[in-house]
Amino acid sequence: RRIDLLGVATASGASVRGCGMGPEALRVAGLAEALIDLGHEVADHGDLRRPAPAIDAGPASLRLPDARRADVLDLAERASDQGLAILEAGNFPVFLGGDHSIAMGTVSAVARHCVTKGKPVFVLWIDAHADYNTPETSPSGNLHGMPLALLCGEPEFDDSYRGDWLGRIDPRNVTVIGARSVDREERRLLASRGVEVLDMRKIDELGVVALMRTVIERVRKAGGHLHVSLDVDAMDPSIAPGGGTLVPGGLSYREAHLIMEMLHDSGVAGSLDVVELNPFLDHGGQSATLLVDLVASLFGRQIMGEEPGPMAFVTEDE
Ligand code: DIR
Ligand code: MN
Ligand code: MN
Ligand code: MN
Repeated sequence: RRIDLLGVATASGASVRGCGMGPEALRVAGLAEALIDLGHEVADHGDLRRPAPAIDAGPASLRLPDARRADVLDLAERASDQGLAILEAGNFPVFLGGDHSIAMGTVSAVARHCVTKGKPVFVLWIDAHADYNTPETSPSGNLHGMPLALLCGEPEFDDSYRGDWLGRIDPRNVTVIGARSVDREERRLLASRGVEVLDMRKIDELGVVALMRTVIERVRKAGGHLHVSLDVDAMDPSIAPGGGTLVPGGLSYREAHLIMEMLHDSGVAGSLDVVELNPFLDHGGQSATLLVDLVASLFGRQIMGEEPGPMAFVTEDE
């Protein structure tokens, strides 16, 4: 299956700017080359972006909320339509963010595609956060903290958030892994809707292998499509500094790779987001390089494989 890259170059869902540069940083870090080295065919569709950026003035949290929401929803619609076309062509979409609000569109593409095939959609949300706030529960108002709630059909979104582009997923088919920062109201919603939250404590106690085996088995038994949504802040800030909302105590280098390696061996993943990479905050491409290596693991790179291994981290004096 061909791998189709689609960038969504936006930070409109976040309060920290810079992750709109994420898609280009992932390209510079060698994403396509790594996949080609693994023997895959790759196509790059370039980036979706807003045509006329609004000038943002004033404190970040108060910055043009209506304009930012319009940006987020416009890009979500376009990502959904273009993602759907990639899936209908039989290709594997890899969406390059952009902040995590782009998943409103990318997961919608998957849901629209799978509904016509009668295939259940499962989502693995690899993130320090659960991104299950609604406009009512959100302490920040930032839309990158809300995509899962919208996709799961929470009623507190008004009609401006809905359209023929929006897909629907079952919250009981959603697993959040790596979480360590969940807001109070958000926690209540997650529990009442039956979202599985494999937080860092569970990973500490049971380990990635046992947890991932059950996730993969459920998808396999149901004959489902697994969408993987990888937020850079899932990883520990010491190895992935390039994000705007870092939280200590994240996934180690090996834990993150093991998740990807197990997903590869399972063959259940059918689409991927790589989001929240902020090149402005990254240390010379360290986080971008890590993300490229993680994507390579998902697409079959093995320690004892024939392909080149992880790229050596390029430091400034090289
Ligand atoms: C917080 C932070 N839960 C919010 N969310 C982030 O604003 O809703 N998600 N940073 O990636
Ligand atoms: Mn996120
Ligand atoms: Mn996050
Ligand atoms: Mn439309």
